[in-house]
Amino acid sequence: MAPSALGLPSTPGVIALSEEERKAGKWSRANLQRALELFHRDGLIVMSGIVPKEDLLKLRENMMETADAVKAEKAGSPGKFNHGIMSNFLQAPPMSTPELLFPSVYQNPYVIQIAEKYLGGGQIRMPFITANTAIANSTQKQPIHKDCSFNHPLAPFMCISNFLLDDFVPSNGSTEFWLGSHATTTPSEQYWRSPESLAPTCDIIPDILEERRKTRPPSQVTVPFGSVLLRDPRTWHAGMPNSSDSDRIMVAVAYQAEWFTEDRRFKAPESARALLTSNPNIIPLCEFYTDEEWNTFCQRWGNGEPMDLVYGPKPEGWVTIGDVAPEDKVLNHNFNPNAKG
Ligand SMILES: O=C(O)CCC(=O)C(=O)O
Repeated sequence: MAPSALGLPSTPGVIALSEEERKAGKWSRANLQRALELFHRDGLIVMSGIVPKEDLLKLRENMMETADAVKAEKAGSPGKFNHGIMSNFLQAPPMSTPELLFPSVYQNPYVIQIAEKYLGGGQIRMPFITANTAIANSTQKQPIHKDCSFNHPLAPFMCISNFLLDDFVPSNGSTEFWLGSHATTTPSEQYWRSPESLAPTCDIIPDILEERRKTRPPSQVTVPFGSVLLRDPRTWHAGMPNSSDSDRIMVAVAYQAEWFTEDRRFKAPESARALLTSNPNIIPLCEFYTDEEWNTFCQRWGNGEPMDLVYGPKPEGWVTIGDVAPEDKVLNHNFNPNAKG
């Protein structure tokens, strides 16, 4: 793809693990620097070779079967899909199946090494684990958004690792990303429900998208199976239609700066406790449930559902230099009540 008017690419940079790095279990200084430079510049990087493909294949086999059951349960209810768009839903990875609890996914040392540097010092938090499923033969595109339906800080506060369980290409609904948008974006670029709202919706105002398109247009990622994405949730993106005959799944494991809110809580099964608490520098922000109990609600995501991710911080009293005055809030008069965010 041609470079943008800023002379920057519209597709993300790749950092490939070398044999020496694999043996050492960590990135070399040079690759760590490359990863951090690209991540700060683009808000998205691709890492290759950092997770055994056998682990991902086993997850894929299990999660594709679950996706079929979840689809049948959601059929025809827009409110049960992300953003009310019936192309994409959240799915829990099989964390109550001990043989599928892979440290390469839930405690990946190469992801953690970059996350720790990107998010600053101290213990980092793990605010959620989920997966995004782009449904086979779907036709709708999500609104372009950030994963921040709150007054987000204007500094790196979170990053999300996405483990791709298949090739990730436009024909199976690879995500559209607007590289570099994270670096300057503020909550004033998001739609609000009303001047009094304490938290914005996550959707970006269309005029702002069109301005950005002139300098650094978006693109859909094309990377092979086994790649791992690391993205800043402020980076604008959209779930895309999947025109293939196969669901496209990516597992998401998030990391959060120590100084950011503690409010976010996800739910995990007891079977996952040992792995999720195995690194003293990573604090999982979750409550543990017996496997039996967790299994009863783990695929119920969405507004008001047991797995609903409560996106922090609490709006009351949270201040950022990006705060928006009531009169400057751009309102979405066509707000979709089914949309989360
Ligand atoms: O699955 C994807 O490609 C992205 C989905 C997404 O951004 C969302 O559901 O909020």
